[in-house]
Amino acid sequence: MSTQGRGAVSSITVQPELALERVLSLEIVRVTERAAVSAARWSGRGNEKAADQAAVDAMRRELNKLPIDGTVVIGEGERDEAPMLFIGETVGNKHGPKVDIAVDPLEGTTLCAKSMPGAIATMAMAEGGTLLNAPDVYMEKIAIGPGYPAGVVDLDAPADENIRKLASAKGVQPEAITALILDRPRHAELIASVRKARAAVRLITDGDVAGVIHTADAANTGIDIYMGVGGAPEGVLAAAALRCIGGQMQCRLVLDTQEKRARAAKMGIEDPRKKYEIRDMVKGDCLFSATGVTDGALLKGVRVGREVITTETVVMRSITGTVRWISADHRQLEKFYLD
Ligand code: VTB
Repeated sequence: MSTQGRGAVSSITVQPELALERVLSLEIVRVTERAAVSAARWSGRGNEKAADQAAVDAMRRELNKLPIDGTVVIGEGERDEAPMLFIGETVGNKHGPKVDIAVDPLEGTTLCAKSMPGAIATMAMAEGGTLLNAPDVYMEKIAIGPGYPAGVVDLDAPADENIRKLASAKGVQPEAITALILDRPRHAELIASVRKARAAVRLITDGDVAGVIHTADAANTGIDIYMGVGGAPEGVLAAAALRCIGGQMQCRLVLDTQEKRARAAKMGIEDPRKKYEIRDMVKGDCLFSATGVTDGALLKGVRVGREVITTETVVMRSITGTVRWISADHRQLEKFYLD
């Protein structure tokens, strides 16, 4: 901000290299809003594929309007298996900066198909070459919110030790700690050892991008730590969010077959056992946006009225750490390409 003397109208001075990035921080809201509305039309209809496709189509259409030279690095799948928003697909109108794009047009397809809480449309954008190019495999993850000393929890430490150390760093007993874990048979042992350490376990059926984000606002969400194995694409998206709002996260790709290691190697992953910190997954500044599809603890879902469609979005910017909650009433409904 610069002010030219008393009483003068103050003006905003934006460094030229940041001008576009500021604009894009609103433009990406439009991208996830459109994807969410398109997916929401399929909410509760038992058709995961159609819901996902609708979100993908809308997201791609909006991404291609942006003044960026974008490459999808986290997408719907690898080139031969996904017709749209595949890894390596270029998006944007090419008149703009080179950026990496991570998308999950419908995170929680099952949640949407069953009209259950927590489905979101989400994406992240970062300077070209700075997002981890991860194959669509599983990923071990551990995440906590901001305000703790570095290394208080560790992906390779036993779960009970992590709970004890986190509780002591928070200044509470382990009973006061809640861990969020995906409800999967593969987590039976993890869940048992967290409970044995006397912490509570909150189980979710899907949606670990929002799950990780919840750790950043423990006072309101009641979630202190996210633990377990989820999708790698979701891990990179969650890391982008935490890069904006703070917190710690460590991850490792689950490359348990020769075929997966070869796929990862093709994407430039040399060490298949590498433990990634947030800054290894998101090496530069980034933007992150998520719009609710169905109602959830993070975001309200899409409301479709006769004349107004309402959406709720959270958009984050790592350069400033600003988090905006954008509730939008859309009146020009044609923009959603509804038929
Ligand atoms: C998680 C969850 C996603 O995939 O990443 C999960 O956050 C991992 O895969 O919403 P499995 O379902 O095979 O355990 C999702 O459920 C969506 O694909």
